[in-house]
Amino acid sequence: MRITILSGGIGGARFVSGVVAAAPDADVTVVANTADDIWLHGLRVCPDLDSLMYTLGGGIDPVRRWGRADETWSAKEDLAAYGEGPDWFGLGDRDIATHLVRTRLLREGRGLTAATAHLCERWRPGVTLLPMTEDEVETHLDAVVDGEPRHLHFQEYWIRHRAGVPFTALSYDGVESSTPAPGVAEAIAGADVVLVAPSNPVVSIGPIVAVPGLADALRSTSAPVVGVSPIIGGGAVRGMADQLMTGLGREISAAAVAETYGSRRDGGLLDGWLVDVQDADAVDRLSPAGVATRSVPLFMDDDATTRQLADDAIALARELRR
Ligand code: FO1
Repeated sequence: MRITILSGGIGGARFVSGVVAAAPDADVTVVANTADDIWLHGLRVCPDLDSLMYTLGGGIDPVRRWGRADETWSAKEDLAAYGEGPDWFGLGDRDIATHLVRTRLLREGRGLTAATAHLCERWRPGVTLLPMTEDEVETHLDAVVDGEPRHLHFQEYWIRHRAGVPFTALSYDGVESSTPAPGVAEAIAGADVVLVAPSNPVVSIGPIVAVPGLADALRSTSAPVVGVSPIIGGGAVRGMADQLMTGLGREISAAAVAETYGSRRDGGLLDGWLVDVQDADAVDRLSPAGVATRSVPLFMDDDATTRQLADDAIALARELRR
């Protein structure tokens, strides 16, 4: 069975590991968000690709759930000693090796897909890991910081300001002229099942479906498209999605996220949607729109619950495929 998953962020990586555990014989392709990516000290850092690669490859730090286990911060300390900013981004020594290899390959013109495949030769994630695009797309937010209007990179907003500054606009800079990375549209068109991970709808799934051609690929694939809500109750599970959604004036609920994605019957993305048991009201709200909604335990607090959630998503997709 060919499963294609759209994923970003820490929750997405965890969900993908559950799918791999639940469907060990499936051929899994993950389309990763790259709009979090950032140039730092001349290195290209790709947080969502690396969270997936490290989580699936066994190298992730188990507490932070980003960056490498057994990490040290000597380079970061000496960069600070040189007054070489930014000082708010946690650049670990082991993680820097990933960025050095990736940046060399990009400088040689190999492209982000080939660079990612090369890094995965070491990590063996057990999935095909694809960037959504090879073009540079970076999420920015227009905010006023200390009285100054800023066009903040998402990482600065997220890490330095802990998503705590009000913003007036959010943009995926460069997405209009981007094209899907090699293999991405094919992985969606050729899938038996497409899953949308419980990732941040604004900064993780939003950029992926904004890459010209990918929303159409999702609408036209013969595979059922099943998503998992990143919102349980009235709030984000662990990220700070709620601040982002509030900033955009969006209702923070499992049903509202599905309505943002839209039902495939009405030209949107979803055939099915999983919500937590405490959001069962979404089932009646979404059914008229043609989104088959099930309420199941959504909190991934260990490997067993994560695998069960993946099982539930695959089961709903199978039910919708007939
Ligand atoms: N998140 C933080 O909250 N603080 C950090 O210093 C930080 C550093 C970092 C370095 C590499 C990397 O791949 C991810 C890192 N993250 C950090 C997480 C990152 O901001 C988020 O995982 C995504 O961008 C949001 O999905």
